[in-house]
Amino acid sequence: MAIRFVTGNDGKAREAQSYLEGITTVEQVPYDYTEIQSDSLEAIAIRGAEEAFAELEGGGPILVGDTGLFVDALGGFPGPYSAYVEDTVGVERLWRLVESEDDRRARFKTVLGFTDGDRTETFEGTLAGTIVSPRGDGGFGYDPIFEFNGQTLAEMDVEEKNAISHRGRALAAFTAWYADQ
Ligand code: ITT
Repeated sequence: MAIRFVTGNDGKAREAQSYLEGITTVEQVPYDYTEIQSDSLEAIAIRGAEEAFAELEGGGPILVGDTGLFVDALGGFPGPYSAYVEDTVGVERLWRLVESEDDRRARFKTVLGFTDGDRTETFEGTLAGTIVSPRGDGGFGYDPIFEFNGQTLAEMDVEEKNAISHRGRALAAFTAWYADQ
């Protein structure tokens, strides 16, 4: 049965398909699950996957992804609230908040939540880097202010970013597990 990847972003579904090629098919499902208020991406992803599985017709397995940017000097902010902060404060002003700090380390974390109705599992991927003044036109979200190995994620092409990204690492962990089932 195809895996239903719950996301509004078809690029993410295509990325998941490229990992799962030859193992299963990935179908994009644009369902807006409730994001519970929690410090834990795992808890949000588990609840999201279980809600989507219960609400959507069909019965095939569900995969959801939840990502956060965790800035060390800000106690992990914006973390699970990254989408809300991007929409309200914006990426440029997050850089301004970090600019005066000596320690500009941050990490992206993606948690994938999977359920097939019997089992619910989570898989994580992280990417450690540094917050910098915005550079680059590619990518999306916080990519222009997140530097890894001298380049911001917005300065990389999609393949280059996907090969090292938090989401890529989470997808690799999920794929290894799923292929074994
Ligand atoms: P879905 O429809 O897939 O749920 P979303 O944007 O609501 O998309 P995410 O959990 O993927 O949910 O993202 C949370 C926030 O983190 C949001 O502000 C994104 O723009 C940002 N983000 C996610 N992945 C990112 C990446 O690879 N690079 C930069 N920013 C990212």
